[in-house]
Amino acid sequence: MKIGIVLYPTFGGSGVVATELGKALALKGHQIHFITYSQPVRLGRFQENIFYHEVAVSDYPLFEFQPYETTLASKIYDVAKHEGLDILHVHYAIPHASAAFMAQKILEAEGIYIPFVTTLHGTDITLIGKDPSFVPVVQFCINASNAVTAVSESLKADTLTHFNISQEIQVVPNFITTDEELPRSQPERRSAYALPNEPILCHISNFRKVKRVEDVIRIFEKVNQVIPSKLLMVGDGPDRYASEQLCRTLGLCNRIIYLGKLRETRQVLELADVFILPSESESFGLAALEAMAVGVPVISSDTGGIPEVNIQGYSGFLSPVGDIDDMANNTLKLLDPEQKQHYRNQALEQAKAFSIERVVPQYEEIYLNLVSKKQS
Ligand code: GMT
Repeated sequence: MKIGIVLYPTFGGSGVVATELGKALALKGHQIHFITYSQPVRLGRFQENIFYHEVAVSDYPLFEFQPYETTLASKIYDVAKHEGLDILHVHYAIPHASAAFMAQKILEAEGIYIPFVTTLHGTDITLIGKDPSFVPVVQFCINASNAVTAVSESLKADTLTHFNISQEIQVVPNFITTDEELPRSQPERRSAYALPNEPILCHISNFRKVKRVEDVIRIFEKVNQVIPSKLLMVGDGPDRYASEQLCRTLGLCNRIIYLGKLRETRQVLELADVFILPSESESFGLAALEAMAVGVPVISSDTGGIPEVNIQGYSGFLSPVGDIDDMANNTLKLLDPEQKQHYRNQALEQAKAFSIERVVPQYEEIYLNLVSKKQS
């Protein structure tokens, strides 16, 4: 199939899922056309069957706000028509679903039919999407999509709660490439950050309010009082400054290392003993799954779709949002030398439930269904 994928190219989870999906589909022989405003961070090197179409927003002086959605709809129209796309898959409803709808209507007027799939990722529903100023458009476009998927049962339930939905929502979870075995330990690379007996804790996010980055620091402070440890902070965003200020106030600067944004996080995760995700809301928690896939157990809040990914007492532990004491105590359980290896093995086993081989065919089936309806 010739598949158009519309995505955010940045470090957010929806862009990572969309890019990895496109790469996996290209390896299976599908022709993939990524449509977005800059090169997706996970796209990287040249790969057969992959094409990238940049949406270039003009800088016309009349516009205080550049009309990205209009430019995107025009680009979708252009790529769909001239590349002969069979199907379009948009990731993150705002404004991708409405741009897809607009392009679909323009093509329809020219006698070309292209179905589109909308994947809901999280904040497009749970935060920004349910803002009353967005509801009419988001709701309309979900219902107008030819198929809709959500990344967890929790996100599906949230969508049905906040919007009046007539369209069926299928749950297709985030996915990951998993190895059979745990990665080998790497004492040399590890020694750049910690002494051999110091555990390494890790957090990866876009440092937005919803991630509760200060909780990560406070959990670390408590763990570090019992077992001297190190904390690797990966990513960047609005709350980084406040979290760095907190490290300084707590006198922990020599123990907490900010690595900034990284295109690939696997190598850092391989050094970690525990991953911390204390989010206020999280539709799935791809970062936690990426940690589990290299055998790093997870300390998380028990919110949104996280309990569908992180299993209590197996791949890690879950606590109520903001319960720093419980999260710190649970971290110490994961670091117990007698138990550590069990949790590592179990984290990897749990990640395998979300392997790329299991999940990507679910999207292919959705596409095939729509494409075969189109032909009949
Ligand atoms: O985490 C973010 O804020 C980024 C956001 C996105 O859409 O780019 O991530 C959401 O989508 C991911 C991929 O489906 C999910 O794994 C994340 O849980 C979800 N984030 C939230 O719900 C906060």
